[in-house]
Amino acid sequence: MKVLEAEFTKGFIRLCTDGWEQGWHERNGGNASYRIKEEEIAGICEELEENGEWRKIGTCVPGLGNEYFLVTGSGKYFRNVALKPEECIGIIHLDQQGENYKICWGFQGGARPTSELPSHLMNHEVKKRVSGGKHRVIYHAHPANVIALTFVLPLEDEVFTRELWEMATECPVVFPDGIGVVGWMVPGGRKIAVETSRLMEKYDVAVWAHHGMFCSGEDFDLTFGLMHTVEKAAEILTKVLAMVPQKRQTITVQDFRDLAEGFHVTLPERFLYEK
Ligand code: 2HA
Ligand code: ZN
Repeated sequence: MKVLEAEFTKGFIRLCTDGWEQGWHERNGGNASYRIKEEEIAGICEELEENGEWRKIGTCVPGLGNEYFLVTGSGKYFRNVALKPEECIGIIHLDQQGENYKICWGFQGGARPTSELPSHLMNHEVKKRVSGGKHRVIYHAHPANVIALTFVLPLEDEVFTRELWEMATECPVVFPDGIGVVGWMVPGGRKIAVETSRLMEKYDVAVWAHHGMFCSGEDFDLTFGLMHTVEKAAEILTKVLAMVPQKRQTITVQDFRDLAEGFHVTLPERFLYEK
């Protein structure tokens, strides 16, 4: 089968187009990666080139040794992914040690994987371990409302989680583990990757102050849906904050407890503080 005919490639391209249509990917903003299943690789192996040269990842991810990833390209625009997938996205294969990658498909015209490859792979390594192999998608976007909140709310996991939970009843059900926040850092390297992957031990969402958001999930629907839900809650919060100095009423701590019981989710106590 051709790479472009594979269901996972179609799902990946659709995520990119959906993110562009949401307004989360100005210029070359944002990036995405998918940890490809063994059977999916078997289905497209005729098209994979295994003689490429090894390049440094920029970090070490031994937990991902020998795995294949579909990733967006550095400097590529999400709005172009569906039009020119062979140029904008590519498949990479990691070595046994998880220190180097080679390009096996795509990235035509000399493109390279996303500048955030260290963050993507370190997040994948953590998520593969803590989810027992279920999580396969890491998605980074620049949604305006979440970014706006990083200028206004304290950069604390407890505050971001609680404030966003209060904005829509479905939020604690969609992200019951909460949200982590990374203070401003230089993007694109190992340091921010280490900070983000530490948060991914506990959360499926990490906010980068004054920059954007990372989400992790089992498939494209869940991961895109998570980004969408958090950003929608952030949009409601920015409206509320713009309208009044203080909320007149909200979802209470007792409401959250009732919701947790009704929907069979566990909400960590540290987010259920009295204000
Ligand atoms: O431009 O989003 O974080 C790509 C990015 C870097
Ligand atoms: Zn970014």
